[in-house]
Amino acid sequence: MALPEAEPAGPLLSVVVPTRNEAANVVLLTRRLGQALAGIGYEICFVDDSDDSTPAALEQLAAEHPGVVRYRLRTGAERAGGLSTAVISGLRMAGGRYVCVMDADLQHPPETIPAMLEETGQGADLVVASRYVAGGSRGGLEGVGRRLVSRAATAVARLLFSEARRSSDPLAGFFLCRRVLLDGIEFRPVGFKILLELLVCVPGLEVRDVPLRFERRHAGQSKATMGQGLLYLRHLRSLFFEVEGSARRWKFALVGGSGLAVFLPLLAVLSGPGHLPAVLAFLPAFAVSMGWNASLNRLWTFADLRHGRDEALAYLRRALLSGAVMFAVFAALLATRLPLLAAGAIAAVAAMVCNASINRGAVQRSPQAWSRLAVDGGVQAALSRLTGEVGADRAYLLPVAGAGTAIPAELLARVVGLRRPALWTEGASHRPQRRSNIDQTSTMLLPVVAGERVLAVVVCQRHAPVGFGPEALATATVAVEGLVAVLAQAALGERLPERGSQVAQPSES
Ligand SMILES: Nc1nc2c(ncn2[C@@H]2O[C@H](COP(=O)(O)OP(=O)(O)OP(=O)(O)O)[C@@H](O)[C@H]2O)c(=O)[nH]1
Ligand SMILES: [Mg+2]
Repeated sequence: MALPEAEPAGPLLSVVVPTRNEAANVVLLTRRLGQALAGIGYEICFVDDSDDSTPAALEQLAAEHPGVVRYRLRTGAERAGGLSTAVISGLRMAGGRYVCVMDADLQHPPETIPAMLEETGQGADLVVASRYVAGGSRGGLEGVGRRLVSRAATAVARLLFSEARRSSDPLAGFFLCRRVLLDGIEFRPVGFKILLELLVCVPGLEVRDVPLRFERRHAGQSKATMGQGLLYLRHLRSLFFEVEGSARRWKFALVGGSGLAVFLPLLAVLSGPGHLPAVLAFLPAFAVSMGWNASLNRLWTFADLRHGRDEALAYLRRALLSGAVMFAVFAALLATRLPLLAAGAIAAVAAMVCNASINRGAVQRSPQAWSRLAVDGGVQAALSRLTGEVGADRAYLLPVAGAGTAIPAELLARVVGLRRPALWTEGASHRPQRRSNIDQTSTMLLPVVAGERVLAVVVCQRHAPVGFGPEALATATVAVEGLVAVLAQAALGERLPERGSQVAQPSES
């Protein structure tokens, strides 16, 4: 797509280093970074929350290495969130094409960075310096206790989130990625495990591990505390509950289990003394529990996916198939004179296994919310948000000369020429329609204007009985305004959205 050409400004690499009371380490770290990155354009972005002499050391380093060492000193309320907000703040400071996050205490040897950068040349979006691959080691982690805790924490993350399994060390604090991948991501400041957040929220990334020889802390004191352990648990909780579509298998299983808790009591009540025979009581109990499961799955397990009529029908078909299996097992077990609730429970478990296997494709899907954001520096994310805000079915980006698309060329030319948005609605047919439940196609065209230039046109479409109104137009106009900067950024990155690429259209398979 024809976006304005621009030379990437800034260095190739920004090294983000959070520091708290690391006066004895920052000078050596800066020197070793200088040796390791000789010949590479780089900057170091320190974000400091220290109460010792680190600020003075940073000031001196910045004076000695102008344009290379940058720092931000945080005081008072700015320090809220500690390490997590420090890393996020450093990422926002970074101006390089790649960013590398590392600790200041030299546990992360700077000499590993060139190998990490090299991996990006081989197509990696995100490179993790891992303690757990061949050639790596974790000798620097003091004490058996800490090693065990670290191992257990990693295992829990990998068990909960299949997305985290793309790296052997998803809790590593030493990683490198293209900076545009991070633009537009709203990191939640609850967790200092930024890498885990990235792995879970942006599942489309190509992730590679390189071996890390995890050294001993050079000087100063560890800030790892019990409090950080608790924060980690809160982070897991937030990734599980707040990221739509994360840990989908677990959510699907939990919903299935809760369905059992609805089905069995209902079955017992309906087939109680003087009520229905057991095989008949099965039907309403199953119907209610199926409705319960379907609603929860829609609201929770598959919250990030599209819920059109086709998807609902496909879901219903699969649920009814599982129901048929359940009924057959239930009836067979009753015939063997098994007690009612035992037969119901075993039949329900059989149905859950059946349901899980026929829904395998949907259950294994990665969270969709951010998944395509990664490829274009925030454009996809902004469009995805926009679809939600205006209630569109999809929003996509068209090049200024969008000939050959479904949008009439005259209309597109008018929007670009006048630099003004347009909104139109098409009826379902040429006949006047009295009924209000007939879908019509409503389309908004919004130019993305930078100065005098139109960079691209955002198209929002909706197929529904009611078209977009003036409010949707106003909302979209504001949202598109916010896209100008992102799009200009994308013009700097290598991977631009393809011509007319359709984006924010999540759908369940
Ligand atoms: N800005 C900022 N940096 C922090 C904070 N807490 C820790 N850091 C830095 O984050 C990095 C990791 O902290 P460490 O204390 O080394 O934690 P750790 O590596 O898990 O623990 P050790 O293995 O004992 O070193 C270091 O560079 C710290 O200076 C904080 O509250 N604010
Ligand atoms: Mg450390």
